[in-house]
This record gives sequence, C-alpha cells and structure tokens, in this order.
Amino acid sequence: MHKNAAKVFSAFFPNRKIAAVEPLSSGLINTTYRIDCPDGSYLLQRLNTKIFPRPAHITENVEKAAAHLQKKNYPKQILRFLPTAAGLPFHTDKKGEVWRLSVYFANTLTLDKPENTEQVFNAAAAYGEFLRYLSDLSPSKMHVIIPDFHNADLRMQQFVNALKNADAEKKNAVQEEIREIQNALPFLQKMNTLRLPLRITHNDTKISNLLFAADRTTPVAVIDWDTLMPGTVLSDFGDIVRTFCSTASENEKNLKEVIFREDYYRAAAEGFLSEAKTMLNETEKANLRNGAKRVILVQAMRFLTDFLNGNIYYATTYAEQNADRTKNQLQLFRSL
Ligand code: GN1
Ligand code: MG
Repeated sequence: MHKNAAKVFSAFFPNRKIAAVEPLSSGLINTTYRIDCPDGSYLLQRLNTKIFPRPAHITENVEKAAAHLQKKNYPKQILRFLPTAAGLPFHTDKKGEVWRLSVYFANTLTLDKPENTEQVFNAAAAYGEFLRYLSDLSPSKMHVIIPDFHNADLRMQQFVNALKNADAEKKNAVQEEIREIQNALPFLQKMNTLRLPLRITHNDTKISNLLFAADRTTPVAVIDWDTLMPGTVLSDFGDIVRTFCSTASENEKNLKEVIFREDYYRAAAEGFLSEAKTMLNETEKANLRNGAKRVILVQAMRFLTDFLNGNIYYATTYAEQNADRTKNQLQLFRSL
C-alpha cells in the first residue's frame, strides 16, 4: 500500500528520493499520506471518486480560489495542487484511481478537539477570514462539487430510505437514536424555510481542517478545499461549532466526555464575527446558533443513515462506529 503511494509520487517527481511514507488518518473520505523527502514533505491523497466523481472540477475550484486569495494578499497559506511530471493537475493510475499532491506545510499540526478558548476564537476567526476573502468571488463561478450537499430535505429523504431498507437487527440497535432524530425533523423543516444567500463556502470547516502553528494557537492554513462551492455561511459556522465547541472529538465513545461548552461557543461566535460580520445579512446573524444546531443534527442523521446502510460512505474501524458517532452528535445536540 505504502509502496503504491511511493510509486504514485514518482508520477509527480520521477527522480526525487523518498525518506518516509506516513499514512495520515483524520479524514473520513479520502486516503492521505505524508511523503517525506530530504528537502521537505508533501501530502499525497487518493481521492474517493465514488463521492467526488469529477476531480477536474475540484482542481478548477481550488485553483480559482487560490488565485483570488493570492491576488488579494490573503495572509495565510494558500492550498495548491502540484502538477504531475506530465503537466496534469492530478494523476490517474492504471486502476483509474485519482491522486493529488500538495506541499506539506512544515511545523504545523491539526487538532481533533479544542484545548482552550483562545484556540477556538482564533480558529473561528480564521474560517471567517477565509470566507470574507472569498466573498467577492461570484458563487456562480464555482462548480457544484456535490449537489444538494446541505439540502436537509434530501438528507431526511436518505435517512427515511435507509430506515426502509435496513434489517430489523440494525434498527433495533439504534431505536432511540432513530426516534430522537425523527422528533427533531420539524426543526430541520423550519430551518429550511429560512431564505439564506448563496455564497462561496468551505463546507467542511471541522477542527481537523485547520492547520495550527506549533504553538497550537495560531492558525496557519485552512485546508481540505474539496467541497469549496456555493453554500450557506450558516453551514460553515455550524461545522465550526460542531467540532470546536465540543469537549470531545466526533469519534469519542464515552458520552460523558461529550459536552457542549458555552464559553467555547461565545469564543467561536466572537471570533467568527470579528472577521465575517461585514459580509453577513440580518437573517444570517440572527440564526448562527440555529445554524449550529442544524449542522449537528444533520451530521447525526448522516452518520445514522450510513450505519443503517452498512457503512458505505464514512470510513470506519469497527462495525458500530457510525452508530457511536450518531450518539456522540446527538449528545452534543442535546447539550446545546
Ligand atoms: C467528511 O472526510 P472529511 O473529513 O473530508 C464529510 C463531511 C463531514 C465529515 C465528518 C464530502 O469529511 O461532510 O462533516 O466527514 N465530507 C463529505 O467528519 O461528505
Ligand atoms: Mg472534507
């Protein structure tokens, strides 16, 4: 497997010596390796083309956004994919798998749960800043990478279908969670009636998609631009809250560890608004907290849907992991 990563790397740099190949595991969709060379490191990633069937659309979106940010002197690191030796934006191997390469930003780290309010404020500000810098680029210029990604109606439909098709044993195992989500559906339907402007949004503003400097406090780069596309700011703010205001990561099984921190929420809202306030309209500003609730609930529903479907979407390391993630997110939802 790692041998294969090394081989793919040579499609980008045919003659570069590799010192080490390290798999990185925080994403739930793509497979990522760090490739260490004597003069620096790279990130090599196999794109999950079941979920991202149009890799060229992703690279075009990323390039468009990167050029825009660069032109505006965006103060943080800008993500870029490196061309293959043949000059292509990504490499397609013999099996048809798609690989991208980018520079690994040295001396950075990711977190899977927050450690203090300063970190939360800075992180939310960094995402807010990213959105503000992109706010004068027209959403219609971007490809829609995953249609209906934040369409709660569709997520509900997928959940209802999964319920129809799942066997009794699986449904029994998550009876309470099914009921809790069903009870919350009217809230989702109400949120759907809000009229929110379409903007260019990140759509995966989770804690592990922000690189921090070694001080663990200063954001260095927003990463994972795969789902950069038209969306609503409330979804991005919601995912910040979902992952920065919980005392535990989304994979935590011990629910006692999962607590919504009101002080972190205040820090997140203040940090986000310190950068993004000028671009938001009244409806957006008035619904930040509801947006967070909505994202957490939808995430719970997506994990539960995948559990009922037999774990076909999210990477798992054990059979009940998506059920555990559902419980984790519902605990957070209640706590909020
Ligand atoms: C997925 O694999 P990753 O970290 O890029 C998912 C997000 C979820 C997240 C939950 C395309 O993101 O929507 O919020 O897992 N991405 C896609 O951890 O579905
Ligand atoms: Mg992602």
